[in-house]
Amino acid sequence: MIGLFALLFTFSSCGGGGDTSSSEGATAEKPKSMIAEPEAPIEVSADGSTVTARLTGDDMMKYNLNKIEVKAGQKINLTLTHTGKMKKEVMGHNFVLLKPGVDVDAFATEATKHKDSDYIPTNMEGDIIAHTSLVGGGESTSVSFDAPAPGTYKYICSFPAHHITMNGELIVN
Ligand SMILES: [Cu+2]
Repeated sequence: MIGLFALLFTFSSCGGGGDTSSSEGATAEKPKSMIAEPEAPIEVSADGSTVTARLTGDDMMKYNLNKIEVKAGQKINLTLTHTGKMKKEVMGHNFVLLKPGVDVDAFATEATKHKDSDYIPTNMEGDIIAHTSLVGGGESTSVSFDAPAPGTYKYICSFPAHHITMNGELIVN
C-alpha cells in the first residue's frame, strides 16, 4: 500500500511539474502526509508568540542544542527528552536556566549536594529562571516560561559534572 502511494507520488511529481490542477495537487499531497518528517528542534508558532524548543540529552552527556534563540515577549515551551538508555541515577539530565551573573561553576558545585531535590539547589532557587525535572533514559519532561529581558542566559544540566559538556545559551533578542 505504501509502495503504491510512493509510486503515485513519484509519478505525479515527475509529470506534474508546472501543472497547477487542483485534482493532481490533492493526489500528490496524500503520500506526502504519510512521510514522518523529523520534528525541528526549534519551532515558532505561526503568530510568532510561542517557541517550541525540543532539547535532547543522551548517554554521552550531550545536549542537541547549545544555543536557543528567541525574541523578547515570546513564550517558550521547552521539552527535554533523554534519548539514551541509562537510568536517571547515573545519567540524569535536566535543564536549568540561570539568571545573568550567576557563577555557573559555583552553582553546579552547590547542585551536587542536592540529590534529594534532583540536583536543584533549593538554597539557590533565586538564581534560577526556569528548570525542568530530572529525567533518565527514554523519559521526557517539559517546562514553559516567558522569555526574559533581551540578553544572553546560560543553561546547564545540573547533574554532577554534567554542566561541563551539557551547557548552552539562551539568547533573547
Ligand atoms: Cu545531564
